[in-house]
Amino acid sequence: MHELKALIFDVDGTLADSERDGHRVAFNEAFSQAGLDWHWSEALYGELLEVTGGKERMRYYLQRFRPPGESEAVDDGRIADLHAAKTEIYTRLLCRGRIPLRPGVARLLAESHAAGMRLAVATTTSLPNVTALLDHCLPSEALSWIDVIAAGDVVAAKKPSPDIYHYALRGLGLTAHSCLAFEDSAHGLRAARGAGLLTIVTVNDYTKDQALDGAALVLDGLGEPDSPFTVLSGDAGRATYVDVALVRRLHGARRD
Ligand code: XBP
Ligand code: MG
Repeated sequence: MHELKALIFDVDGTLADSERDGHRVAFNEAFSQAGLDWHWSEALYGELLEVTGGKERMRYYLQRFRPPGESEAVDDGRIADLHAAKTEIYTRLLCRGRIPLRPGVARLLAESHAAGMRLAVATTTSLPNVTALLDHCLPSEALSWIDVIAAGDVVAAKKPSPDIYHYALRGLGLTAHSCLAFEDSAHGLRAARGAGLLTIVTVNDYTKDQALDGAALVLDGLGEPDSPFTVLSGDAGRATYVDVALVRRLHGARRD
């Protein structure tokens, strides 16, 4: 039977509820600074999240929501420039503390590290966004706890492709059976399961109504000792928040 050796965390929606008030705001500010009349409302952004990757999401927006021919007039270089501007704006939001970690994240990272587990990140977002979030939201020594950060364009195919998780597993030098993943969305769950990972999903407003079959647990969050989670699917036993004991029990009960 495999020992649970590492936890692999998605970023956006999982470590932090970062899409609606973070990425979306940064995209709109970048569009405005570029003199574009593009505006992504909360509702439209929920549709655009169907596509992972900010550059890919802008291209999707042009092709699906803008007048015919406009996408052809915006070349990939322009998309890349807009994305770089957006990333600059987004990292500034993070550095100003505008995007906190979700409840239970800092506690679980610290507990898991103290229990001797390795930690990794597997995300579609760009690397500067990850380092800015971790730098600003975790104690300085915590950054050394993260063995592998697999982010953004290090793989060609983004979630729901499992490639980013394969990349993280290679970096850890571990097989999927020795690890457990945390995700927030159907695309992320498909990516993690596609890499053979047992997966816990903590939903958010954009993902709470998605089909999340295959998750070991679906929760409204990781919970805290004084703030229990709500189990939306799966069996958490008597646990009221995600801790090392719960992830070890779920991993030990794995039968696939
Ligand atoms: C979420 C994504 C990212 C972010 C935007 O990634 O799909 O594209 O929405 O970040 P995950 P970028 O849930 O895997 O963390 O603009 O840097 O892509
Ligand atoms: Mg996510």
